[in-house]
Formats: sequence, C-alpha cells, structure tokens
Amino acid sequence: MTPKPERWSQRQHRLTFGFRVPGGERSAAGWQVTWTGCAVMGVLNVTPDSFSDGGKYTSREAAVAQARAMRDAGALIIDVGGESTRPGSEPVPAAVELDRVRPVLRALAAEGVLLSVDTMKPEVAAEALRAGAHLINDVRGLRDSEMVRVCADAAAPACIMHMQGEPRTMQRAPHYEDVVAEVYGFLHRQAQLVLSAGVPSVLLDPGLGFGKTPAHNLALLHALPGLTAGPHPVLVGVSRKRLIDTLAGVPRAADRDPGSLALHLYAARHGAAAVRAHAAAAHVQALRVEAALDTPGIVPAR
Ligand code: HH2
Repeated sequence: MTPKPERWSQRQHRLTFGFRVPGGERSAAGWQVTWTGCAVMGVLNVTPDSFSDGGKYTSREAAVAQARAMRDAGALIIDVGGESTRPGSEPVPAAVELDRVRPVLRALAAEGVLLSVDTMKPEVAAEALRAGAHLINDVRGLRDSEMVRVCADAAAPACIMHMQGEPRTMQRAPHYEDVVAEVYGFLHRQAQLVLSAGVPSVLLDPGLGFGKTPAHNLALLHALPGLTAGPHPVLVGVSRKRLIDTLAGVPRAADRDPGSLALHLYAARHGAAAVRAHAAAAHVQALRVEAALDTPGIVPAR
C-alpha cells in the first residue's frame, strides 16, 4: 500500500458503491466517489424535533431548497434524517420516519444529489435506498445484522458510528475503561465485519456526543490521528452539539456554528475525510482556506 501523504489537504479519500451514483466514476470495484482533503456532509433534518433545527425543514419544499443550497455551496453529500437521535429522544415508528424522508430523497435523487440517509432501522434503510439514497448512515454502527444485510444486498456503503447505549438514555452515565481503545476498537471490528459481509465500503465515525462525556469526546478528538491513519475514511460530527457549550459557553444550539467550525477544522487537520455540518456553506469556505494554508507555495488559480 502506498503511504498516505503527510498533508491532510492532499490525502485522497474514496467511497465505493455497487451502483451508479452522482459524481461517481466506473471502476473494476464499482462506482467510486473520490475526493481530496476534507469534504462536507450537509445535515438535513426533516424532523419536527431535532435539537438545533427541528421543524425548519419539515415541508418538502423547505427541505429541497436547503439541500440545494448546501449542494451548490459545495457539500459533497447531503445526510437526510427523519428521526432525532438527540439525548433523551424517543424512537419514532418506521412508517413515520419513512413518510418524512422518502419524498425528499426522491426529489433530491432526481436532481443528482449524492444522498445518505441517517437511520437506525433496516426497514427504513431498505426503502430509502429504493427511493434514491446512496449511503446508509447508522448511528448504531450496523450492530443489527439486518442492517448489514440491507447494505450488502443493495451494495451501498455505510457510515459506522459508535454509540454507547441508546439515544433515550445514553447521556445519563457514560462509562469506559479506555474510551479511545473501546471506540476505535469497535469501529475497526465493525468495519471488518461489514466489509466481509459484502458492504462495498465504509466511513468510520467516533460518534461524538453519543454516550460520551466532554472528557470522552476530547480524548477521542485528541486521538483522532490514530483513527485517520487507518485505511477507511473518517467522518466527524460535532455540529452544534453540547460540547461546544461546554467548551465555549453557548447555551443555544443554533448559535454554535463558530465553535463547530473550529472543532471541524481541527478534525480536518488531523485527517478527517469529512465533517457533518448544519452550516455547510461556512464549512466549505473555511475548509478551502484551511486547505490553501496547508499547501505552502501554491497560489490557487481562483
Ligand atoms: N449526529 C447526529 C445525528 N446523526 N450521524 C453521524 N454519522 N455522526 C454524528 O455525529 C451524528 C449523526 C445528531 O445531530 P442532528 O442530526 O443535528 O440532530 P438530531 O439527532 O436531533 O436530529
């Protein structure tokens, strides 16, 4: 294997799909989406109760307009979610979740947007893939073998995220003997398992805020280079999360974009292949500047 370039902004990342995808190139392995440096996954919550933007995109028109704006600003992928997983949230029935995401996925797939769907339910994932989603983002990290089967059958890549417990109770008393070894060990084990089951490629995500104290989140961020040195692209998502309030004193979630950006730039500099962000345009802009600074002697053409 050729060694990875030292500069984060020059590292190439790749996701492989078993079917044609927007921006994908045909290869022997399937269709590949390739990018350099750190990409943006734009968050699109079509829920009434998400912690920072609940209710803003519940109409199809509002959701599609927001996705278009994020795509036009340079987001690589739009992550559509129909169930909030904020701490304390209650699960919603699969039929409700599907009614929320399906029309939006159909509309955006028709416009050639690269789409992930943020769901823990295999039946929602299967229907979402039929409606035009390309990647499954599962905050349960494909611990359900049925979710592995859905992704493998559709030849769709998956984001494996680590979560301790369930959203309803996960922040009550998170506990680890060694958070870095346990979380990164889980991600590596799950990656091996799902790839050997036929899922074409994976993104790994430490799941910041999912059953973790601020100290756990910071330990994982400080150890990020150990994860990003591995063979799989790494996604980091701290957008508007409580960690920003802990670090900077910002009680209102919607006010936390500057702190989110600072943490995401840190993640990019330490090798993250993508960051999951609500303020997608601001992230694309800041990452372009950060990438230019990482490339001494090169004056961009624009
Ligand atoms: N965070 C949230 C939801 N899904 N998926 C991944 N892979 N990584 C994350 O960090 C992550 C995620 C929570 O954020 P949000 O979607 O804005 O809120 P809610 O769950 O309330 O809809």
